[in-house]
Amino acid sequence: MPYQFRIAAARRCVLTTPLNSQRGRNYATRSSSSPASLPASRRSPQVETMSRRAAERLLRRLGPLAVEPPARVQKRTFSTTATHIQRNPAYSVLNSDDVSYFKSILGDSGVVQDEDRVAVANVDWMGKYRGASQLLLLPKSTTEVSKILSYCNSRRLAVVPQGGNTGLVGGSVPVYDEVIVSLVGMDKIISFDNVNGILTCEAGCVLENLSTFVENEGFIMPLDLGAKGSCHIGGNISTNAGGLRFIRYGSLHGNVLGLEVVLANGTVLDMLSTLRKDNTGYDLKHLFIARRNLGEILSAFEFMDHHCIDLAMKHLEGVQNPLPASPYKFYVLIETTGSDESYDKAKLEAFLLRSMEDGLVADGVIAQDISQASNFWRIREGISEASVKVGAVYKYDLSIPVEKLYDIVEEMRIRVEVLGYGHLGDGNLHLNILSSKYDESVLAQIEPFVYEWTSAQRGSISAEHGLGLMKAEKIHYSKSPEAVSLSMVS
Ligand code: 2HG
Ligand code: ZN
Repeated sequence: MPYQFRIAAARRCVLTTPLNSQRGRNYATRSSSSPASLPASRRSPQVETMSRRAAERLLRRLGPLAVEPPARVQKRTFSTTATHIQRNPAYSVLNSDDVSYFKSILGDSGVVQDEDRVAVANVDWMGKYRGASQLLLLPKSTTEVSKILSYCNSRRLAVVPQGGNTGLVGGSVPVYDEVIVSLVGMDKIISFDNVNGILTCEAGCVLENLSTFVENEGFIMPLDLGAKGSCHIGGNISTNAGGLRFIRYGSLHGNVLGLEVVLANGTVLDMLSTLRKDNTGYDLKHLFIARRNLGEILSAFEFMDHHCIDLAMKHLEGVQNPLPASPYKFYVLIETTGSDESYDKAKLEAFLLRSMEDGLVADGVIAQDISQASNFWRIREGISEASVKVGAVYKYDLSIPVEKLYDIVEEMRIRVEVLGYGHLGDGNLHLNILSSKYDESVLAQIEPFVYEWTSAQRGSISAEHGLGLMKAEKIHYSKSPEAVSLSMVS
């Protein structure tokens, strides 16, 4: 997530006890990227660019482009340069049966043979690269894309995917007679989670539309490009576009949380939830709004239930609870790392005050020096160590959607002794099940239930610890068979 700024100057720690139980909204699926929660006023200046419509108008003025009939394969022409790439003779040539098939899945409007319209899609916006495709397809869903690719793969028809066609290196237009699959019709915003700043949308959304959308919600896209008025987010992601906000927010590798991908043979890879590690949970969810209130100074947001605190007090030497002993259910450890100590302090105190006024926090302490801060961290970091002092501990490391994060802890507590803690800022729950010894009967009470439950929430069974011997054969709970076989190949 783009909030991990460690420009360390001042570090502040606070341990608080949240109160209220508020359920969050459901997450949606599909491709998701995470805009950062900075006010729109801090955006970089925008650069004007030629819109797709303007490009189309310009191309029309240039006159009709040559399009050959299907039986003849035209060698690609370049406006400004020549190519040494030869057409691979193994590829088939489009015929009327192919066109009929595409019409059967996309309808007439999704199959474009009109010369002018196909000609526009054959050439890049600079007018530099020009292909000779006969056919432009306009799918409207992942299923349609999958059917197109599966068919083309079996017929050995070459394909070029096309987004906003704003590329500068000739990557989005045909080289020869490839079928053009344009995602322009897949431009829906599916959901926006305004707590965690997670946008879920289709690949054909125009970047500028996404920017406008999230800005109206008080957020900012982590990506800005000169071509924003035409380029598609799908193309931005597939090329890992850098853009104008790279220094502040980093690459799309860090900002894209999940993807749904169609492979060249039509297989749909659902990798939407497995890449995400971005949830809060239970009644702690509203505190997570701290990410917005604390903004760029927030560097850690950890939580632990009171069982963890009790265990830490019992088993860790020299550790003291900085809060008075009381029946608080949850504790949160927040750390900020900013560059201006007085500004950061004021921001943190304002956040705490507001949280207490809102009844989200019952009590709290702020570390006054580094030694107090270390003591707070010792409690959180020592839970794992304390857990093994009990005898046996079964450890699960789960990524779970926001509104479910603590549900599994309560569910398990009916059967066994359990601790719930973890990295709330990453949606990462550490579920530790305590037992006097390792025993098949105890294990049978936990597995496969924990894995099945996590899988049903589209969570991950290994948020940060890896699979290892313990979970090597459990990967299917978090990854589809297609994704597993792909990782075996690569
Ligand atoms: C932590 O966050 C570690 O404390 C260990 O990842 C978690 O022992 C555990 O389950
Ligand atoms: Zn951890």
